[in-house]
Amino acid sequence: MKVKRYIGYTAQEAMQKVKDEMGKDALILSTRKIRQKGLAGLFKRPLIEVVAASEEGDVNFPSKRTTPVYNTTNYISSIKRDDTAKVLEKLEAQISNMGELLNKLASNFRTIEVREKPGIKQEYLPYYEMLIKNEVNEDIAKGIIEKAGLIYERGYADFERCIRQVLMEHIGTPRPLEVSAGQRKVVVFVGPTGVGKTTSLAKLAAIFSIQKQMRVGLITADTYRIAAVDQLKIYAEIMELPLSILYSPREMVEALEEHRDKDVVFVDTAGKSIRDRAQEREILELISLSGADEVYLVLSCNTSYSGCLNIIKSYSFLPDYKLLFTKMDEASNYGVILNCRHLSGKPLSYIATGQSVPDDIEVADPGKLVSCIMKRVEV
Ligand SMILES: Nc1nc2c(ncn2[C@@H]2O[C@H](COP(=O)(O)OP(=O)(O)OP(=O)(O)O)[C@@H](O)[C@H]2O)c(=O)[nH]1
Ligand SMILES: [Mg+2]
Repeated sequence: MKVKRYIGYTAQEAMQKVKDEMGKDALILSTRKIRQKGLAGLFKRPLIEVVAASEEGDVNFPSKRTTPVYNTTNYISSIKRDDTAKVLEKLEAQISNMGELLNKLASNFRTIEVREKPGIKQEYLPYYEMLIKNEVNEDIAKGIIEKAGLIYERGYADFERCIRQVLMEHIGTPRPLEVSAGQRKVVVFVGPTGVGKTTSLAKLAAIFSIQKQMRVGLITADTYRIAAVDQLKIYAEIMELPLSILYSPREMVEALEEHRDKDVVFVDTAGKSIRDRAQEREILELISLSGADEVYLVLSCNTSYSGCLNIIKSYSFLPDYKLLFTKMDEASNYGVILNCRHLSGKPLSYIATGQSVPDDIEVADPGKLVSCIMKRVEV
């Protein structure tokens, strides 16, 4: 190896000297400004010093080095500068291959995770995975797959049809509100805070009064917050419906007397926190004093499985109810419906799909729900 110092008045001049003597592939070890020797040098132009190296007698030494390819620095320094574009291309290709490889590995891990589930046949696994992607609880999903498997083994040609059938059964027949003129029904809305009880009540009140031309009355027992009364008052004024405000459950009898000529009376309650026993007693009193014909437990589609479990448990004090799901527009899957149906055994009623009153509510449609759930299957 030959190492040599080159001096020039400019960097270009010094580099030209390196190139002339060592060739274009010489390795530059350092570059710096230097002063000429002696006192006079202080007042003169600084010089540029370049220290370069080359293999003795061979101007092309860098390309001749054998360098292991696994080290990027060595890999790059081992090539001719002219090849930079080619190498970049090669690196790009390698990085993209590595990306693909990582994606494959990641999807294999996901599959392995699911494939390790005991007791599920290989051919049913994509459907199990579909339920898990919908955030259906693992045990509930397994139960659904096993049921479908039993039907399939009885000689059905198509497993997908079996799973559809089981999902339809699991969702069950929805039971929306049925009102007959002259036979007053009292309908109470209960549920956790902020799930959309008042909004759903307002949607149904509008549908029954404006679209179905029924005589509708409103009662609110949610006097914990001033804003809660105002919220329903505004809807009542817009729809020109009479509203009674209860400050204690005992006022229910009197309020219902005010609505004796109605076909349906909707009763709003305050959101209940999970372990509030006093509120449970109040809800029970409201239900019993109103002689409620129907109770709707309102739940948000954004609820996790453990959330569903807690809510369903905490409302087990209710003698009977129907499930009304809200915020379907914000949910990324449908597992919550299957989970709550399984946990409560109560029928579905309506599904709310947005904030707009009265448009964003519909009677739950099992066929539509099953199709939405099945969209996530990749066989
Ligand atoms: N995106 C979406 N928002 C909804 C839906 N239903 C209700 N909301 C919104 O959810 C928020 C709470 O709605 P409320 O009707 O006040 O809920 P609540 O259960 O009566 O609340 P509390 O009385 O405080 O317990 C409001 O901003 C509603 O507009 C729905 O289906 N989708
Ligand atoms: Mg409310």
